[in-house]
Amino acid sequence: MMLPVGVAIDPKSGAMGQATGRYAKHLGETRGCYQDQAAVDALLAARGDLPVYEVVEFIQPGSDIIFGTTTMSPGQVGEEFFMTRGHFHQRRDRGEVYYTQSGRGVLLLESRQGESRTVDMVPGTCAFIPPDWAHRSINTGDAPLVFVWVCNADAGHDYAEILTRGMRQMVVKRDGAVALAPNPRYAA
Ligand code: M6P
Ligand code: ZN
Repeated sequence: MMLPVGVAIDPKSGAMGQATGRYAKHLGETRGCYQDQAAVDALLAARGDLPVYEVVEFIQPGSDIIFGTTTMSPGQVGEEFFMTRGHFHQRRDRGEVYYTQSGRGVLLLESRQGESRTVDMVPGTCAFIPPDWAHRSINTGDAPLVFVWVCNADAGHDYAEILTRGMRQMVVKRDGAVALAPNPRYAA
């Protein structure tokens, strides 16, 4: 039988009291996310294979709901920032919720029809990700970006589209400001 439980989450680190799973993604294995491959190489040479984000999960066996935290390191690669791979859900009828706990970032979303939207990730903001919108989070600050996410356990991840064609927009730092710019590598 599933029992109620309260899971403690540290808002500054994303550490969870009772994790049932975790993984980390490093710069080297996410290098394809970035425009400037020379900047990736330079950063790898200077700082090593830095952790870009860590995901910690909680699910009870048999539950239809999974939640967890994602903790993203601050960092820049060329004019871009550390980002997640980005994905659609395998099940096109499944959305997701992101609740930002600390840090600052941008949630970049793209509908299946190619419409782009952003939601600012600031502590206290709960973002609704509608079904069939690709989503990628980007740490635009200089501290860790920590957010809690909740979705259906059967949502699944579909990485293929974003991996091959990228997202239409990218989030960049230009003239000292965070801005959106069209992705020159986007293959419509
Ligand atoms: C959020 C959730 C996870 C996801 C993670 C990293 O925490 O949406 O399901 O795995 O971000 O994003 P990605 O899988 O796109 O690298
Ligand atoms: Zn998702």
